Amino acid sequence: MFSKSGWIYLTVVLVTVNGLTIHSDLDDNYDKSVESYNGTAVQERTGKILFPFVSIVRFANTECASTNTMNGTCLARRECNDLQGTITGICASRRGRCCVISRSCGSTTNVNNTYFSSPGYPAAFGGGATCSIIVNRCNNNVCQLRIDFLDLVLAQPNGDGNCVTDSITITGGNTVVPVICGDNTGQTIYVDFNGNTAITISIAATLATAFGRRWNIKLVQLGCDCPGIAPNGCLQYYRGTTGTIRSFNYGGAANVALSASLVTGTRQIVNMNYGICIRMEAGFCAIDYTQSAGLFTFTVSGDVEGADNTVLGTAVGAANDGACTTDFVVIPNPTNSATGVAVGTDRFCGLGFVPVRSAAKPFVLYVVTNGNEGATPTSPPDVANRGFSLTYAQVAC
Ligand SMILES: [Ca+2]
Ligand SMILES: [Ca+2]
Repeated sequence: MFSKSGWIYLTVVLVTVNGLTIHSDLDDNYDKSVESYNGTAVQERTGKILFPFVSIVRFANTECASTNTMNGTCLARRECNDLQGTITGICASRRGRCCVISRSCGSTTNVNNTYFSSPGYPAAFGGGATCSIIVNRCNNNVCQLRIDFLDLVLAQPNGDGNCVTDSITITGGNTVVPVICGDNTGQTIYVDFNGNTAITISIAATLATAFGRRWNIKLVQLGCDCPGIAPNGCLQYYRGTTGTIRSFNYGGAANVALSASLVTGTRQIVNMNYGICIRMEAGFCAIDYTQSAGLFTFTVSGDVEGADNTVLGTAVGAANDGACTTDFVVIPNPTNSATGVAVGTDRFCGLGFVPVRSAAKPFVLYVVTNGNEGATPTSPPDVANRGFSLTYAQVAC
């Protein structure tokens, strides 16, 4: 038989089980009962009364909109305080607090929607020791970590596409994640958890002055049955009937570093070998790829500086099939979008991209780069490659 004190003990305990907060109002009621957020007075209300002066509240730890650009997780106030989070609003019919969890170097988290940011963010980070965060699953029903590079500005690779100054390395998951660097704001990657093994994100940032490196990375834990989960192994995953796919560190400006061949270096990053998946939307049966507007939007192999605008971004600059042995994009079984004629190869490289359509399912595009941009016995070095920006549009059945 429970004693009265035993009941109080049980109801005061605050726990999270399977993404639910079970929370007593008792502790909150010792505090002021009226709180103010954004200048708006909020009257605390009591829930289901189980015992005089004590009530139990249960609510899901869902994502909640915050007053700033970062979303939070709906938690009890004490949970948020224990996690050293920042309360930015209310949620769960005013029972919960929208709690933004932000972490930096040397941290560990098992909280959904944790933000991993550079020291002093958004101010520039001068660099130093490797900065890491260890991400544990928040519960056993989580299968995947979605890593949103809300803001990720690191040093450019050297002229041969190696991330020697700065790099971001992601280990521990069941997905092979290439090492990247440079400008990757807006990119999102998906990493499968390998059972209970934590996923570690490490950013090496070599001490350097006058460089505005910074990052703010959102870490979203996706449940195994979450509709937003990417198919296993897809490093990137796009939804929607149209979109733009960019290679890592794609950008309009050339890298100022010289390559080993002493030519203008590349933004393209070496040793890529990954798949980009696009969800086939209902009622759509094929997918068109075109290069985005601009001269440099498909500069994957070859000499950018030696080509003018009669070559760059045109069919003249485009290469495929056997001409693509080092860096290329693979699109399965394509036809020429304009003529409907089979292209006869799935490899594309060069300095331009002729629009193609693929009806092969699932919709996947593969990205391959070799280990350098240097000359081979049969080809001159690549010069000032930017990578690619491809626009896709799904085709109705
Ligand atoms: Ca290249
Ligand atoms: Ca290469």
